[in-house]
Amino acid sequence: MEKTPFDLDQRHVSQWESNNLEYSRLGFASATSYVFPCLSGEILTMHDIKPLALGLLASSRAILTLVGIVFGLGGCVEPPASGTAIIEGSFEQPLVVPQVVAGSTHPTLVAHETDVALLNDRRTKVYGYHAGILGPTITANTGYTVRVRLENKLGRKTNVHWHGVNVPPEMDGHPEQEVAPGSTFEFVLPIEVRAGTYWYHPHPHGLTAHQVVHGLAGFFIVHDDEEAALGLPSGEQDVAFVIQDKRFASDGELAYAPNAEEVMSGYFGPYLFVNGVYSPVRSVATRWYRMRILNGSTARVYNLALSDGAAFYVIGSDGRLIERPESVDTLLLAPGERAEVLVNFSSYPVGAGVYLVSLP
Ligand SMILES: [Cu+2]
Repeated sequence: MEKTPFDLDQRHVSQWESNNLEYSRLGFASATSYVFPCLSGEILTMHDIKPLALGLLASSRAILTLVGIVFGLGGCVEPPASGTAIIEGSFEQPLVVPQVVAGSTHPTLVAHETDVALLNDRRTKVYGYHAGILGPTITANTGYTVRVRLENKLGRKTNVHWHGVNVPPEMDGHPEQEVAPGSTFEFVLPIEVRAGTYWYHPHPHGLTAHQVVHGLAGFFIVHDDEEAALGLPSGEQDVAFVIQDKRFASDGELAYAPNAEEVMSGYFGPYLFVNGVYSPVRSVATRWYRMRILNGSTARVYNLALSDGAAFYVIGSDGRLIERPESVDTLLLAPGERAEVLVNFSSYPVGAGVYLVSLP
């Protein structure tokens, strides 16, 4: 018999069960009033200047100008001159959850340009696959074939790459497989991968980063029977979010124009967006949540933690659920990577706040 991908420790199961019972006694309304500011944070660049004090993260509107730490290259490269510091927002915008579309409904993605209020009231040109920025969350079940139609109304070439889903090469948005402006293409995707969090984004030669930064990306979530048998938090308690940094030009439009140095070191933006919303908040119930986190940034690496240092459980990685939950208090997530975590909010008093932060 094939080994289950997620061999749950009985202790965790009983925690969920008791928490769920308590939740139903509390009732929905009384359990939903505490705030989970979704992302504060700071930077990871190549250069360790000074670690960031956690206390700063709780102060609203503080401008964080310190540069965090290092990934790898020995600290011998100067950080890029601009765009490295994270500017902290006020955590007032509600987190947007992308529309969920069943793959079985033969969905259409319309790549197009639109404008939205990203930072303030000023309209900014963005790309999207649906209304506004980003794309819908497409769900699929292992063993089925999903058909997704791409309509290119972008005015420039694009395509779609199904990151991690293992589809036939002619369906996977190879950089040379372009869908010309005004054209359509039907992707036929046999789903053979295990339950997990995948994503889609354009992959046309030389334009991938530009198009992703401007908003073309979405989740592709696969379910299977093994996952269903685990009784993981679902519905409102299953939240997917993509973290992306963005830089703005002086005219208020999104900028993706790396100089020669940034081509090597990475292009960083000072504003962190979660599901296309700057500095969002989300109310959560005092119970367990399953969170699917995608680093959709082009270069920034996040060292994610809860602001109070509480432990959380990693249950899934790029391609599937992992064998058993791993208790961690930090989680490193590089561009393109996904992690699924379980967070237990039941020990927080109603009305409390906790931040998801990126540590140095
Ligand atoms: Cu990719």
